[in-house]
Amino acid sequence: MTYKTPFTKWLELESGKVKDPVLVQQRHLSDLKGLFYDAEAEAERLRDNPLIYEVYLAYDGEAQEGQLGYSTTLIYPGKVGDEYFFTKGHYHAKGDRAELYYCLKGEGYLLMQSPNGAVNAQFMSAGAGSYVPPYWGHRTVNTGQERFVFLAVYPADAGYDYGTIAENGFASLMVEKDGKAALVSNPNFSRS
Ligand code: M6P
Ligand code: ZN
Repeated sequence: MTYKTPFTKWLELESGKVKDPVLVQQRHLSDLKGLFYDAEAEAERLRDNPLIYEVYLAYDGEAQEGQLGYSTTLIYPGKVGDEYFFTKGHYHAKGDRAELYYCLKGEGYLLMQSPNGAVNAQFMSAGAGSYVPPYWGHRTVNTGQERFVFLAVYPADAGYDYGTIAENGFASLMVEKDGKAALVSNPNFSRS
């Protein structure tokens, strides 16, 4: 038996970055191609290909059962057409793994959908600790004017299934309507 050495990673609350991250992932619009419902608006914005969000990985270790992965995500403010910037969204490859999000800055929504067709949206602003139960697909959306930052903690062996969302889309969308964030059904959503 080997025992992992304890460690601390510092989260920069203002910027949303992790100091000395293990990995930084940057997602531009081109990495999310086909996910925004308004294809014309997406094609238009692809010309300047904005940076949509960044993930700072803090967990330094193997994707092993029993360990916890953690990372911060910062989603920049902005829209494609009237749809707010969001993360790709995923199910866990090991579907029975849950996840916890803790909001550090800004505001937005955690959108979730279960395999039997239920949808759920949790509002998050600094202090919100929002729970993603096993089997629910999850995506976060920045509906505010500043960056939306949260810490995510998840079983290190949860893994990612991006394929289901790439294929079917997400059931619900957050769009700006009369100057406010509104949850609407995705006209392009298909259930497999
Ligand atoms: C959170 C966690 C990460 C995830 C990231 C971005 O930090 O859930 O595991 O990678 O959000 O979400 P996505 O992988 O869907 O782009
Ligand atoms: Zn997850």
